[in-house]
Amino acid sequence: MRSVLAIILGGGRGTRLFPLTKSRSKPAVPVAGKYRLIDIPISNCINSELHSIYVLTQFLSVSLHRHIANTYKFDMFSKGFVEVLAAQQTNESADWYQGTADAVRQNLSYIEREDPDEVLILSGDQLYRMDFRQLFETHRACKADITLAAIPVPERDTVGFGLLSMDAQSRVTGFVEKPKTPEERAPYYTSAEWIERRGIECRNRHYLANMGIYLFKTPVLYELLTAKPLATDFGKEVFPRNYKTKNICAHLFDGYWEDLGTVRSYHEASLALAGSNPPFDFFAPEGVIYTRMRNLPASRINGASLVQSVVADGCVIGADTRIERSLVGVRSRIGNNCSIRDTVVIGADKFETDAQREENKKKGRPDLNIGNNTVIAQAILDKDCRIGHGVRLTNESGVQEMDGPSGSFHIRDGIICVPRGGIIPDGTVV
Ligand code: ADQ
Ligand code: ADP
Repeated sequence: MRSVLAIILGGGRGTRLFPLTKSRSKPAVPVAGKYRLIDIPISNCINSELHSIYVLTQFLSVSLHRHIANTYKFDMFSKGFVEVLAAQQTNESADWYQGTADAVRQNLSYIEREDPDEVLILSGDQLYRMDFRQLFETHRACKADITLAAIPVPERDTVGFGLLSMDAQSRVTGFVEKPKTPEERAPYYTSAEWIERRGIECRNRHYLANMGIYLFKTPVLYELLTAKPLATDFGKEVFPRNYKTKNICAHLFDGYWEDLGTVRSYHEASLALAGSNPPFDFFAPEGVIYTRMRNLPASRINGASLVQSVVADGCVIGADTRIERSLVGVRSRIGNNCSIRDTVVIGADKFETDAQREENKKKGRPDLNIGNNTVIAQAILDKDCRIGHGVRLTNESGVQEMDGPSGSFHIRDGIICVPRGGIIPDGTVV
């Protein structure tokens, strides 16, 4: 068995996920009611028997460190570690990571210390399940220098992806990062017969997209990251420059895989989890998705109606409230006679005591999280929000982009986002 070190790219500046990344690094963004984004790739690694994991991120985030330290205690049962390497901490440079390749280059000394045979590089903002052992099989069968995971996508989804072409031996024969014109895209059209010969239903998905999952032989990674001119990104430079001279292979994947890098994709993928047949199944027996144990009580529902929704632990939901196609995160407290639709409620860090609620009254601020008689649709409410009574957050006029007064809310892609700790006074209408 060869040794593999996993490196999870925990995010650039996370601007496309603002305001969820306003006060935390991208890997720490909560997802699916009780997890954080970073739990997905780490769980995929653990379920694939990979136990040596670095997470590269831009901020030294206390809550991320705490989450990782409290959740992934490998030494108790096997050799291994999950460690966060923040940009400010590297010896080589005090700068931000300039891109994905730069992030890995700035941490080459940590890779050297582990001395793995192969390095598996993963994105930190994707929702998917993959047994990486199958990727390793392709890599070894092809005697590849690098193996990329690729997924067939329809033409309309090609924007924002690197596209590749490959031959019958799985070798990558062309790579273009985010082609903008039909002319740039055309050479990457793959026929239905070709795709179906590989045992995958084509379903009008004629392009093979780079999934941002890369397995490198360690010496090849060193060579390509130190070659001049220095590459900043894997997709922009490393693959387009080297597919002709290195043996780069592709491993085809055909499961659910979603990028959660933007507010819209985060909102859509979150709501999809609440459907009756979710494309990503947290209940699947083939691998647990791990997260921190919180020892919360079961949720208490006081006569509400819940339709196609997920409610995490420790919530209290009032009487005559209707929650539809929504995700309600840990410790959420929702009042009476509310209507909540197509909304992600991330939850709260703590339960408020009666004394604290009295204090709120004196200060004239709403209690955690959502008051009575409130209507919310198409929104994301970050942790510890205080939404007052009789509030309406429905964006009826369909504004696409807007920043509310003193950052109390933001509209991104038509979705109302209330930032962490945001206060929306009684009777507000957005
Ligand atoms: P993008 O999705 O644009 O394209 P990119 O911005 O390169 O992805 O980020 C990939 C991963 O690295 C993400 O998890 C991101 O958060 C993280 N990341 C980005 N910049 C970083 C930095 N400076 N430091 C640390 N982490 C950073 C890539 C490929 C495409 C491919 C898509 C698939 O370039 O070819 O199709 O991923 O999503
Ligand atoms: P979550 O419960 O959503 O994972 P956090 O990890 O941020 O959120 O923790 C929730 C709350 O509990 C925060 O207020 C945090 O300060 C507190 N907390 C969690 N773990 C610890 C710890 N080990 N020591 C002190 N406080 C903690």
